[in-house]
This record gives sequence, C-alpha cells and structure tokens, in this order.
Amino acid sequence: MSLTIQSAQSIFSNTQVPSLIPATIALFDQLNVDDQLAYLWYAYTEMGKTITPAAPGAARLQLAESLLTQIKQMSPEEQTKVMRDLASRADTPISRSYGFFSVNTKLAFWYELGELMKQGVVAPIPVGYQMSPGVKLVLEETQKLDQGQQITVLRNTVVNMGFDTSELAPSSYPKAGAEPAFQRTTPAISSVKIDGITEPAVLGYIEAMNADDFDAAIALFTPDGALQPPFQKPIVGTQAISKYMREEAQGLNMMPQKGICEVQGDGSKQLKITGVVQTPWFGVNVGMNIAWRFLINPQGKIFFVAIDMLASPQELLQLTRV
Ligand code: 45D
Repeated sequence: MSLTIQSAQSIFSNTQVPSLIPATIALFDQLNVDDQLAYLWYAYTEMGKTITPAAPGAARLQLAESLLTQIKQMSPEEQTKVMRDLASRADTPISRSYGFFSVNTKLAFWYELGELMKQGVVAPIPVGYQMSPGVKLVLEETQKLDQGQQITVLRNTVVNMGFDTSELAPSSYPKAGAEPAFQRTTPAISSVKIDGITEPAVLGYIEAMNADDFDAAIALFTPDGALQPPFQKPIVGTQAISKYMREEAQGLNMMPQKGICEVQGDGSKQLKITGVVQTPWFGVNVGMNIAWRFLINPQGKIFFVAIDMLASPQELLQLTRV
C-alpha cells in the first residue's frame, strides 16, 4: 500500500483544534482597508512595548530598497495610497513588486516603513482617523492571544498584502538565490533529545534545521515527500521544500520537547512531537508552541511532516489521539 499525502494530512488529526489565529485574521479581513492599516499599526506599536522585532540585516533591506526609495520621495497622500494599495492587494507596480517578495523581505519592508513612520519620513495613519468599533473588537481579540500567536497574525497579514502574483510568470526581482542569510541569535542547538522519540529521521531533521543545513534536512525526505507549514497547503517534492526552507526556515531555533511514535502494520511510523520554536525576528523573547506530525515510510524516510501552531501551552502535553 503506498502512502498518500491526503491520508498523511489526517494523522493525529486532533492536533488541529480551532485556533484563534485564523479566527482573528477572519475578523481582520472584514475590516475596510483604512481600518486594517490602523489595526495593524495599533497592534504593532502596542506589541512593541514588550517585544520588538530585530532590525533586518542590510542585505534583506536591499531587496526592498527600490520600493522604499520610491515611497520616501512621495507626498504623504501618495504614501498613504501605496499602503492602501498593498492592504487591498491592488494591481499597481509597487503592489506587484511587493507581491514577489519573500516572506522575510515583506516583513523587512514593513519594518523599515514603520521606522520611517516613527521618524516622520513616511505618513502615519491618516490625520483625523477615528478608530472604528470593528478595529476595537479585533484589537481586543488580539489581546487574548499569546505573543507567539500575535506575531503570527502580524506575519500572516503582511504576507497576504500586495498583488497576488501566484498566477504570474516569475519576476526577476528579487533574483533567484538572493535570499540573504539570517544571523543566528543563539548558538545552534547540537544534540537533540526528545522525550519518547528515537527515530533517526526526526532527530536528524531537527538537528539539520537548527544548523540551517537544508541539504541535510532534504536528504531525509522521500523525493515525493511533503512539508505542510501552519495554515498552509502541503509543499510537495524535495525541490519545492528546499526552496521554501531557504526562504522561510533560516535561523529558526527548534526545541522539541516530547513525542509519541506509533508503528503501523506496513512498517511506516506516525510520530507527533510538541515543542517550542523561536524565530530570528524575535529571538529568545518569543516562543511559539507547535507540533510536528511526521509520517516516516518503512525505509525510514520522511514522507510527510506537518507543522501546527498549538492553541495553548496545555496542548504541549496532549500527545494522544483522543
Ligand atoms: O504601519 O519544522 C504593519 C517551518 C502595517 C519549517 C506594519 C517551521 C502597518 C519547518 C504591517 C503592522 C518554517 C514551517 C507597519 C518549522 C504599519 C519546520 C509593520 C515553523 C509598520 C518548525 C509590521 C516555523 C511589522 C514557524 C514590521 C512557526 C511586523 C515560524 C513584523 C514562525 C512582524 C515565525 C514579524 C513567525 C513577524 C514570525 C517580524 C510567526 C514574524 C513572525
């Protein structure tokens, strides 16, 4: 019997409890564009009182530089329009360029825009803007989230901005392979120990990811293997996974804590591991509670791994099927 991605997606299906993250984003999506920008600004600055992202490296800003330079030269009205176009995913040249950015370059672009707003170089929220009840509601919902969930909401809204370029031919901007490296905030975690887990492919995966050694991580997958990031569809095939990892998995600290392993009749194994992941954007200051659900084929290769955001820290201990 061959393994399918569809059946792999449903292993340990009790992990996917309703998460407050998509619920909050759904509320956000209902706001009009000015309210969305205002919400994000308030959420971002409010969060900034306790945690602020690390300044992106110069290399990453360089990818966003030509847009930032154009925006700096605009009138405040034009600057506001650019932000509205990004939030409403309008088809404009700037919104298209942004749509081609990698996740981390989108974040770096907004980081810099935020700094320019603080300096008064770029227009802040339109003068006379009155916070609507809708914005208040989404802010209240956001306050119920832990910090790891809050930064995920911000990240995902930033990712969704800009013109949807998924149907367009790839742009030459940014250049392929130009994704700059993240500096690790802490030394790589070398020896991996996970309570209840001895599976070499899993231990090897975590070790490789903690060293940004994506070639080593990819070598653990079957050629038709898949990786499913939080709230996304599976990314299928080692080439696609490799590209994704280079763009989005650099500098992550993965700290799996415990797990369970169930051997199936055909010799494949299903494993669920819970633990904490830190992003280089916030370093050791924010931990995200997550689960990995692995399907290992009888030959010991990774056929499927899903990464899920956990709804609460209690779920770190929730390792059974029911
Ligand atoms: O003016 O095993 C606004 C994988 C607009 C790989 C803004 C993984 C208004 C495999 C936008 C607000 C990657 C899947 C300004 C594991 C405005 C694997 C600016 C998981 C100025 C474990 C906003 C990794 C800004 C995970 C600057 C779970 C916002 C990674 C910046 C999670 C927000 C990473 C930032 C997360 C958010 C990173 C920097 C959640 C970063 C979030």
